[in-house]
Amino acid sequence: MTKFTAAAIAAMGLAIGAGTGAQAASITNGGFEEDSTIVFGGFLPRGNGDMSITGWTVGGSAVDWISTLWTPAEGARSVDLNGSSPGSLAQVLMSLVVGTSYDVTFALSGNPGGGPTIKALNVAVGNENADYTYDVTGNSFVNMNWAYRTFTFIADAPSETLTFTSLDNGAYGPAIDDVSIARSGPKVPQVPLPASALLLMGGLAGLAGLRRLRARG
Ligand SMILES: [Ca+2]
Repeated sequence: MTKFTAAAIAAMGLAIGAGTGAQAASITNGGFEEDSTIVFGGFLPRGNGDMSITGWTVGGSAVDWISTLWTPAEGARSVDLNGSSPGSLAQVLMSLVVGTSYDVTFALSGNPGGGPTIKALNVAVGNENADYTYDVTGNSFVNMNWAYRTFTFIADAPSETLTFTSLDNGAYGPAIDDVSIARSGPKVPQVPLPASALLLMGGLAGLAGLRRLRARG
């Protein structure tokens, strides 16, 4: 009989709980449509500390909340991560399952109104992050040519902060819209598994997570 450590047993419990109807991780207002009671025209600058874009907190200098200025990827609004200078948007992700891999998918474009031509941003969750670039050559406010990108991370805690940060100077930054989150890889099987199989899967997932944590430490 395999012996599990207390931490492994706890991880098993988390994995099993997540498989039996516990609330899944989600993005609040990933399309930047809310707060819809705030009405504006082309764009609306939002400064450091602002929380009027529901679910998101502005960092850095400022971002521009975009309405009619350009075509969004979805809905009616999106964001330029640069106000008059670089900014960021952050949201605390909840209900993450420790050791589980997640994909954060987002639509990426850039403000075609000015340079740089190659826009750059950083996406981070906890201590994991990656840079992304987007070339606005040939784009216009009408034709934003949104492209979907995916950032994959492994949850280290039930709650971690997702941050999009502009890496560009000036007022014409990377643009984002339609942010979503889902577990990476194969989806949960449609056929119900016997309890013993769920226990085994949970234990393996928990142990894998512990190995990753140890490898990082
Ligand atoms: Ca939108």
